[in-house]
Amino acid sequence: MTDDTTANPADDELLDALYDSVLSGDADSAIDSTRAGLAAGLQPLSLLFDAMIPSLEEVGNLFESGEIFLPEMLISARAMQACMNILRPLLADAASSRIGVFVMGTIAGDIHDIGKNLCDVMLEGAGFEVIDLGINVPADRFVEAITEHQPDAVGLSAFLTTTMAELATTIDAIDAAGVRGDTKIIVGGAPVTQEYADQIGADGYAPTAVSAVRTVKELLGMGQS
Ligand code: B12
Repeated sequence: MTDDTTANPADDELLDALYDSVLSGDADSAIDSTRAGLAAGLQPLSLLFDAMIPSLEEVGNLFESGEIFLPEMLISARAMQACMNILRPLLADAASSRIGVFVMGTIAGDIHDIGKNLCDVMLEGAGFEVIDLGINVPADRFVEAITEHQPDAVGLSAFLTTTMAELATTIDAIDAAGVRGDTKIIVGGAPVTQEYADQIGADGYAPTAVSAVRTVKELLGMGQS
């Protein structure tokens, strides 16, 4: 994911240690590896995309195949979130001025928020004011937030195939309430695809937090940076 993955074996060892710590849900050692990685000059995005996210991906695989259960998945998620707390200020630091308002939330029935929170951080880093409605957000709460904040864009996050239809319900509710106007709606989350986004009438889709920033800026005619 990051451009230059490490050429240095010591860096690879740090990334491997971080991967293993998140996998086993050992928050203390994940925090130690994160700090050691930063001290060794590794980029926050490399720690995320070359270690933590692949590790959670593997956690998901092990859960799916019945090798681990919900509590293990939860402690891995907590280990990752502990590391995110260290990285967040480093990632969100870049913006010097506000370029727009973004409303974000995880759709109703879904409590996954790590990917969404990562998008928040990257959008804030790019200069957006992010109003995060949290998890398990019903469609009418999105409608209220659009009415209240008049955002440039709205992000809907979904991680379960069983509740993905709620993306369509939410977009329909926004349209039915007549509040969509020029607000762009962008969808994302592990099971979401461009094809699905097109099918339900979203304005955009992005597979990662990094590409989410790019896509939102494109949709808003802000060009590239
Ligand atoms: C951690 C985790 C949990 C944690 C969540 C903790 C939290 N605070 O988020 C806990 C343990 C609570 C959990 C619970 C459940 N989970 Co869960 N979970 C995961 C896991 C392992 C990782 C998800 C994650 O955070 N990944 C890290 C982030 C960074 O992922 P990412 O996709 O790369 O995120 C990027 C993009 O998606 C994108 N993005 C995200 N949001 C948005 C929004 C917008 C607008 C845009 C543009 C982009 C975007 O940007 C992100 C950053 O680059 C996944 C496995 C997987 N492969 O996804 C299963 C997984 C999602 N869970 C699953 C399941 C089944 C469940 C449960 C139903 C289990 C149960 N029996 O109770 C419950 C559901 C509870 C509920 N109602 O929501 C399944 C879903 C299967 C399916 N097909 O629907 C998965 C795929 C595991 C599996 N392989 O079976 N889970």
